[in-house]
Amino acid sequence: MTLHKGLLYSDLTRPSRRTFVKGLAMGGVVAGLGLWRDTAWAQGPPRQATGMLSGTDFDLNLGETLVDFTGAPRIAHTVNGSLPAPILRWREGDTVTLRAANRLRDDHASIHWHGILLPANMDGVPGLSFNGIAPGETYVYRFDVRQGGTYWYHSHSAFQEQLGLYGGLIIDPREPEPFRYDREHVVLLSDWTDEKPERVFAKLKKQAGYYNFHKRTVGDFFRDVREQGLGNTVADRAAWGEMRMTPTDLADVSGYTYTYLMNGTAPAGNWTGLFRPGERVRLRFINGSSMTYFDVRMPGLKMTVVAADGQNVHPVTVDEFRIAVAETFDVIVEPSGQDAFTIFAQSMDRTGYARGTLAVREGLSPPVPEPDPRPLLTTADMGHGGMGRDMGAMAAAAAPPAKPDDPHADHKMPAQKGQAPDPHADHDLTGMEMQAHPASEEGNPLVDMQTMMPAARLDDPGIGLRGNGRRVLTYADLRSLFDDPDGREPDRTIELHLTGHMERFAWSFDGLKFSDAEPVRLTYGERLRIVLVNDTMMTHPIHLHGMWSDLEDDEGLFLVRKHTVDMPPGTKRSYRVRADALGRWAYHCHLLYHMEAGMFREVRVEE
Ligand SMILES: [Cu+2]
Repeated sequence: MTLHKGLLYSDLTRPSRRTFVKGLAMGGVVAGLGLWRDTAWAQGPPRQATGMLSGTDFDLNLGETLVDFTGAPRIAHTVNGSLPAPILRWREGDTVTLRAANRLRDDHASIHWHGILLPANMDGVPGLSFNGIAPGETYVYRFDVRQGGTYWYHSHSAFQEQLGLYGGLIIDPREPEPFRYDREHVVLLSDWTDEKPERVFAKLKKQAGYYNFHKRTVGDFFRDVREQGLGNTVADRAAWGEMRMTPTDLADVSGYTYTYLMNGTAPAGNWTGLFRPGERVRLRFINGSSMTYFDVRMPGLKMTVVAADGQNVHPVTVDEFRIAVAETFDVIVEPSGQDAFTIFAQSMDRTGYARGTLAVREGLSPPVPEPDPRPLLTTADMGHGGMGRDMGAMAAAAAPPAKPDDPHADHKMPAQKGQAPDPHADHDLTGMEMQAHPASEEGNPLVDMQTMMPAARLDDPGIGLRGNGRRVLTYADLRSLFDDPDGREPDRTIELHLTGHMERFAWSFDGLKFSDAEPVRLTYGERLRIVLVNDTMMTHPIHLHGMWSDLEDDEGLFLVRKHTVDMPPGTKRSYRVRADALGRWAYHCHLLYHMEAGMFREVRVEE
């Protein structure tokens, strides 16, 4: 059988709706791909699979496309047959019209414009903004573009985002930009699985650690004993057992199932962006993953961060940054002295990476670093005190010496739910305030842990990045170029806790799943403060639709304007919100399976 583009599968199934994305088959394992190989190689080295559409009028066709990232063809959900979706380029001040035609067979669909200020009925969240787009129907989005910068768009329906429905969004600002560059590339990072996302979710529900094989072993135990002593080791392990988690559980879904993509290209495909020596190159990093945080660096190059979540910041030069799911960072690099530089984006849990190259011509492949050692989450990362100390040493430092048979051993971990912390247990708590928790968390079978001494930790590079010898970006480095755009002190504070139960893969705010919770009600025009407390051991990127999240510093002063605020385990962070957009808005964790499990609230802005 000869394979022509789109022929094999489209003939077998639905002729008009499926096409084969060219050149993607070079990702992952090519063995066993005989049928495809000639076609794939004949296309030449893969390029950015997406085109760019610019202007004010857009036709977006949501359909199915055959893709191949691992040697096994799969059906993706795409926009105009492209994964990622085409980059859209708007201009601040224009009115844009986007006709989203749903050509999926039987799924309702939607497109949400992430981080964009717009009327609620244009926000694209089924059930809140509108009814979704039924198969065969077209929804016309039309709104004024009131901002500039780097953003993205994605489906807000079921698991379509995991299936490929996401793309970059660039808005050219009306005012000249406060930095100079000669050339730019979008670098969209994402995660792809050959498994059906429903199946991934079902597995997580059944066994939360399914994709996490890095359980500690007996050998590790004896090494810990050597390094920490028996008492500390046993106490630390008892604490982990109580918290129903192992020290390597950093991500729910790992490289075991994921292929990490850069602009829709697997690592073997080596997506390449070009530069000429002497140029200043702007890279617009977008994390369009469903579940994956990336740590990004370009060996041999400094990166100057000039914008975060589309909003300009005081330039800060770093070697590396962590990008949470849904965040964007604009950086400027000045490549010189060599012909090619690797863009290396390892997943936070170190189970894989996305990778590409910035080069003077196609076909160059500079060395790719080994992923860093897999970091160990320690009990101290939960907010058990000792913040600011070296977290790598925290397990030993925080855990009390205890005999294995000491019946009180497990009482010494203050985060254990329903137990009063013993102030004399292990370390000096003077000056640290115990965190109070909402009543809805008490006796709640969907809440298995609580943090007792959370802190903002804005200057913490994060798990796996501390003390690595590189200058790593932190939230404390991000300062908007402008003052607090509202200027008013918040009139009131809403505190919400990020909660969960690891084993049940239950995720919520204040222990209440979306389906059981009342909307958060805001009064139109008010300025309020939202305080988030992360009671779980996972990091959650929290996204408020329709309004900005103006992150505060340790003193409660405006720091940086964002649309997605990362909340590592054991942190307590606050931001200001101006409720200047009427209607019903989504407010949720941007980890797709956490959102689906219930970490989602409606925010209702009313007169
Ligand atoms: Cu989450």
